[in-house]
Amino acid sequence: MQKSFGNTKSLSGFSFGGLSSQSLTVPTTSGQPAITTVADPKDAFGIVTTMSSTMKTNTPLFKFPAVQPKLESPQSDTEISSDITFEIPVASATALEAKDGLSNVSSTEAQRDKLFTFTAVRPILESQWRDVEWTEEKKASLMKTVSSYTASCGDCPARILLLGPVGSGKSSFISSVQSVFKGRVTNRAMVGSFSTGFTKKLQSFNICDQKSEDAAGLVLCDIMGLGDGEMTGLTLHDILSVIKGHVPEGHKFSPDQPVRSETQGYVKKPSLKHKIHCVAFVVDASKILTYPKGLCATFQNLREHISDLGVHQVALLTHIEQICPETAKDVSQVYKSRIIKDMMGKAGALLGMSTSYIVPVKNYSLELDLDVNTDVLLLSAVDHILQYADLYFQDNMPKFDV
Ligand SMILES: Nc1nc2c(ncn2[C@@H]2O[C@H](COP(=O)(O)OP(=O)(O)OP(=O)(O)O)[C@@H](O)[C@H]2O)c(=O)[nH]1
Ligand SMILES: [Mg+2]
Repeated sequence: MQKSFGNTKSLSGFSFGGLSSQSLTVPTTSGQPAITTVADPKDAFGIVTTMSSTMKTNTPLFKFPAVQPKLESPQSDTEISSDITFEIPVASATALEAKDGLSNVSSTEAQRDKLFTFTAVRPILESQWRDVEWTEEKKASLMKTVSSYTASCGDCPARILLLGPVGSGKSSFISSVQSVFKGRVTNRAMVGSFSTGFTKKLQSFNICDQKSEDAAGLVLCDIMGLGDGEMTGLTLHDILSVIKGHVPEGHKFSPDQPVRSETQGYVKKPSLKHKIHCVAFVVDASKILTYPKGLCATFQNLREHISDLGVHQVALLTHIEQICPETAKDVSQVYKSRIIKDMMGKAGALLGMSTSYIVPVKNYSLELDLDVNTDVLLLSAVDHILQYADLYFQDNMPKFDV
């Protein structure tokens, strides 16, 4: 949709194709700024697109909010952008900068040197692209589902291995899930700094309801982070040894000392309870675009070998609040976030898996108190993992002759 404002001097409360905006002022040629927002756009929108224009008579700077997080009037999801054309009464105006990854902002220098066109894309969709209820009741029901989980094939707890680059949030995820069940934020699985690999050994954590006497139906296994494309951190050989159940609890990994039958505590004949039943890859949403190129090949290689062992794989996308300001403010916005939806696609491409296997999570890192929406997201991720772990048990059910 296009609107032309001619020589209008002041625009108030106009609409971006359904997105209402703050007041704008368009000056005359001799005026000071070319266009200014009346309200501070940061206050109104959180995300600001800054554009500068050059003029022959003065050097004005103008700012305008490119996007609005929430709509005031109903609008279909498909109607996501709008074009607005300004006629700026100056000799020449050129958009120099558009500093907002969320907005497609473009300028058109018209033949009459007067037209500006820019497009704003809403970062928050009308409806969730995955259906989740953000309530205490949902949290309670997910806690019950997770803590009462029993594998299809008997009393063996589901062992889940978290696998991902250094600092992606593997230990934090375990700590966060434990925190939910403890009722307060704790750091049991040692969380480190993200520049150097922190976790060095294989460590298993039971996930169970603190008040229940029942044995844990779920064990989350923490491990050293993946290195670069050549796998300098954890080797493929050692990862597969863990999945097959040969590696003893507490084993400290060292790339130059591969797990062997001589390794202390080596499990020679692993049973179902020693093996890994599902692998959850963990990747950091804020680093998806900057991970080393070799990581994609590493994941591909890993996934082929893990699939050969009949183990299903899912993925967790962490640090989501660092890429989406709306989700940072309110985790329940996650499934309305266009940025997170897009990043899920990019994570899928990196991991070589469909986005239906990937779930976003926000781990507790700086917080001291639990938040119900964060808990629902964490528990939904655990529930998602358990569904794939159970497929392993179903696939490996003892077969009885009829
Ligand atoms: N903001 C934010 N920070 C996170 C999140 N998950 C983890 N972190 C932080 O990222 C850093 C690394 O987290 P860890 O859990 O130690 O990562 P890891 O994958 O276990 O790392 P290694 O053990 O070194 O392989 C810590 O500072 C965490 O607090 C998240 O979802 N959001
Ligand atoms: Mg760790």
